[in-house]
Amino acid sequence: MAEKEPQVLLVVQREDRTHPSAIAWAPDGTTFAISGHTGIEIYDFPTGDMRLRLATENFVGRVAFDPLGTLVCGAVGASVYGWSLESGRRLDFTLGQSAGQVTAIATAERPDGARILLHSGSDGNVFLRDLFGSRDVLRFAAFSEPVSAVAIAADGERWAAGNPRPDSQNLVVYRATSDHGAYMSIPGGTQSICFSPDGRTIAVGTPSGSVSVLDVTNGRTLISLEGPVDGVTSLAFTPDGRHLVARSRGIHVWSCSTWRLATALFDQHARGLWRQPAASMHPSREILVTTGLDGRLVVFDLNLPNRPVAVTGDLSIRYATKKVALVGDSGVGKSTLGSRLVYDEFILHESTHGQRFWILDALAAEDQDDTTVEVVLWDFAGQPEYRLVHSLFLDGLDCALLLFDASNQEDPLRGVEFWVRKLRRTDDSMPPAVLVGARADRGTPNLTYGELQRFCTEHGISHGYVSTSAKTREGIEELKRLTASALAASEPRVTVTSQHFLEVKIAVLRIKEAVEREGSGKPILTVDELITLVNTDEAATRDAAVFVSALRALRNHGYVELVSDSRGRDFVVLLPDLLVGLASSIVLEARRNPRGLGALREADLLEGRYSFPELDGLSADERRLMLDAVILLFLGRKACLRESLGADALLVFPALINQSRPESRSVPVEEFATYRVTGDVANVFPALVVLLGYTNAFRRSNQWRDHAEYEVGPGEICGFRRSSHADGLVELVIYQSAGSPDSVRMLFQGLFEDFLRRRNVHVLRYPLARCGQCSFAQERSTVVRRVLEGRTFVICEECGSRIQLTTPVELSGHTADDASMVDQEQLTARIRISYQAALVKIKALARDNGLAAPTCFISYAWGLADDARWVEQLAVDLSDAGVSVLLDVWDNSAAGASISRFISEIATADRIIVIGTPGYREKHETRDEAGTMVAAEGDLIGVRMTGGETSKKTVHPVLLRGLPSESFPPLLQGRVHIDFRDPSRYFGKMLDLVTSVYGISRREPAVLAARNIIESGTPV
Ligand SMILES: Nc1nc2c(ncn2[C@@H]2O[C@H](COP(=O)(O)OP(=O)(O)OP(=O)(O)O)[C@@H](O)[C@H]2O)c(=O)[nH]1
Ligand SMILES: [Mg+2]
Repeated sequence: MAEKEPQVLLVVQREDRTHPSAIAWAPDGTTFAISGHTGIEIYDFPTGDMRLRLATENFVGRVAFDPLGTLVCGAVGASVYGWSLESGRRLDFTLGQSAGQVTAIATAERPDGARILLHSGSDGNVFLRDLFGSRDVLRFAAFSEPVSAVAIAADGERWAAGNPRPDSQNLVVYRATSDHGAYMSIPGGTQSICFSPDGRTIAVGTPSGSVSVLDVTNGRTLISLEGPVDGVTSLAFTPDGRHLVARSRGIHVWSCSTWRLATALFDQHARGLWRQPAASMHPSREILVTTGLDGRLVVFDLNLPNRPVAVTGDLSIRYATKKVALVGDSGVGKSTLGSRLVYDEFILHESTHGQRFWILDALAAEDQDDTTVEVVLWDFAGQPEYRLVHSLFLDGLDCALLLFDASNQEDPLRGVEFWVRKLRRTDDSMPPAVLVGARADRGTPNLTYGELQRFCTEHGISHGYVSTSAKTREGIEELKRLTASALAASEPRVTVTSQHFLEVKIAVLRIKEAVEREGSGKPILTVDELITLVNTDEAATRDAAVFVSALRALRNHGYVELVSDSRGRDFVVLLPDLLVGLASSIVLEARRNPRGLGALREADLLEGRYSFPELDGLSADERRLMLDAVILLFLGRKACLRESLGADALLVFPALINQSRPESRSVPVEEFATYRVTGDVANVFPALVVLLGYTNAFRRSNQWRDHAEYEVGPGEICGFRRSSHADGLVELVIYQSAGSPDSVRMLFQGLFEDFLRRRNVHVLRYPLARCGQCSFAQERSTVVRRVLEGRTFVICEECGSRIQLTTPVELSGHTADDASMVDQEQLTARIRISYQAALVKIKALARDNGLAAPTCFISYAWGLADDARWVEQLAVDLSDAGVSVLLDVWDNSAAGASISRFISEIATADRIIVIGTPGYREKHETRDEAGTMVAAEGDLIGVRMTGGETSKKTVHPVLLRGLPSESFPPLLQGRVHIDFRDPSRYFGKMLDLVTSVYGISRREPAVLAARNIIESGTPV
């Protein structure tokens, strides 16, 4: 392809064929290191001889050299260790530590000579430490999901971290001079990151194969690159910064001046089909070392041209997509105008539900660098019910068409003001916009043209006013002209793609168009069905992996959606609007909840008891697929939470909770701090309700429109309320029951603040002002107002004394490294959310296989408080999974009264779970007076254990403490048990238990997918 060809310099075939987890060059380029199951191995370059083997007992997930090359650092579990390269010995202290698994590490040398280590964890935190200097550590609460990649610029001035969430805020860049990170959104998520050698550009590889290149100084996307197949696992600039190299299934190299492909390698050495291929760029030469098939290591000389060359047969294609939105109140004529613009027809529409999207060919263009510019037109429903859904789609507009009804004689522009506020970005700027008077054939506004133009100037509507009629075509050409000029002003987000991808795109869009316009064909297809359809075209692409990567690229641009069913099959939703529409319908249904709880029964939803128009005409399987996908979408975006209620699960939409708090309150409370939160605050309140509700320490006991309360112990509550909210601002007040211990308050406040830090918002904390004379707590709003006015005191409302005000504290993105308790709770909350998402898959599978929810009895040693608490949590988590649990404290609370009935119910339970502890074994043996129950249980278990294999399989021994021999009765000792002894693996084990109780194989794709969700800790 290029005039010089890449060349293989060295292939190391390792005896050990396991796949290395990571690879890194030493700073002097004479050796490279790999990490993996047996430890770290260091190889000489160019001979390929192994120079050093650093054996470890545990898996080493990541490897990096210290910038001077005296140490090699490796990530093992939650720690980062260092080995001296001279002695080969491990240092006796850890270099880094986090609450969750270490997921990525990077090192750099700052201009002042300090050598720094950056490492991230599955807990969403990023830590920055000086390797050899002070032991001070900066902890950045970067995300609420696990971090997938980190990078430091060569001079250590900037660093970045990312997570694989596909939609928003999946990249953050920090500067050495500021505590606040700049959050960005990479379509498709972050899997790998690198800085250019000058530190001004950052490249981000996604799990779906695309690469985004951004200017770090302003966050602007310079280019998106498509073509790699499967995730981009490593990414690097060449040392001179003139090329960018991506490792995925093959190797792609682009020129950074033209962004054309310089080289693409797919031969046997470049293949890395199995697992995640790792790669590292030589520190001073254009040499790449990478892992290949069967654990081998391959070194390539990339042999890149010195100047950009016109590559013959270059297949790079440039295109850009621009987003135009029609916004305005319901009934002003948005959809009708949309179909006039797109089809040049006057079509009657029903009031829009959710949103829809068209490709606007009339405005497509080709600009000077052969970039095809494509315009998509989004039509949003104007009815207020849909606003929750809209806020997810209004970002990144290149032009807004703000419609109002010209024939409305009274106050025609009132609606427009609302939409202008909605469109304003966090920095207060407006996207380019046109004010459009619609339905002009029915009347003209009672405002003069001059008044309307003035309105535009005052409200930042950049491209002025035009009067239109979709019916008569009046003003349509003028509107197109204004829109085109607004679009010309916005920078195109250019994507470079390959010929293959383009062919897939054209073919898929043709099929999509047929479904949309003519209603011919199905809106949901399996990937295989779609491949078959596409392959009847001449532009056939037979490689399923390339096809799927191309589909993912289409998904990133919003053309299609990809979902997978409980059996792990991938489906393509050709009309993603259907999913948004369904999401809107579900929200509308939840809003109708008779008790104002903003909730739905999950079972009603999945069993089809609501009729949703989006599901009309779909088969039962397709309906379920869509519902599961939408539920996962809601859970993933934290727009809803699952709560169990007996054997039922409820989907609760906190944003819809509109029940007011009853006036009377049984427990007196005291408020202790106020938070003024600005920025992207739309989901802050519901997300806090959800996240705090999922911690172990705080059980949500109640929630109302603006309040959420958590029970800590009997009569002890903590809570927070939303005291005011407006666009871009929310004020939250936290409180606890009077007289609760300080420790409880500190934990609650710590968690509350930590959840806030992880969002892209600005937070100021105002302490409570209490009078020094009469100790009267001052009205909170007065205190905030006075501080905002710059005053330093207030006058006590009770006794008139002067009270000095302390300045508000700004919550920055990082804290000192002293928050391990808070971290632990954070982690639990996050994994619990993942567990809930995993259950959606398991329950769908059980339902698809016609498995009824089993009833289950839990047998455990009574009388030990800690065990009882643990068992109760287990029972709650089983109920969440749809299992109906018989638990003594729930079902036999008046113990003694109906033991015989209870025991007969146990006898009919489908399953018995036995909680093995030394105490259990002892109770079983002694059969003392509290022993009636234990003895009866023992007998029932004994009967099952002496039956056939089917009968034995109904008993599930679970080991909570001790050795199997000391914790289970003899009959159970040889049985396979589920080991719950390590609390950090609770949710993974829970999954094992749930699948075995249901009798589902652990190898089912849905179970594997669920396990993946839990292990990666991401909700979707
Ligand atoms: N006479 C006339 N009627 C129009 C014109 N444009 C829209 N209408 C009518 O106005 C009504 C509302 O139009 P829609 O396009 O559905 O309005 P919308 O803004 O999309 O409304 P929502 O989807 O509810 O937000 C329909 O009855 C249309 O037929 C026009 O240019 N002239
Ligand atoms: Mg409409």
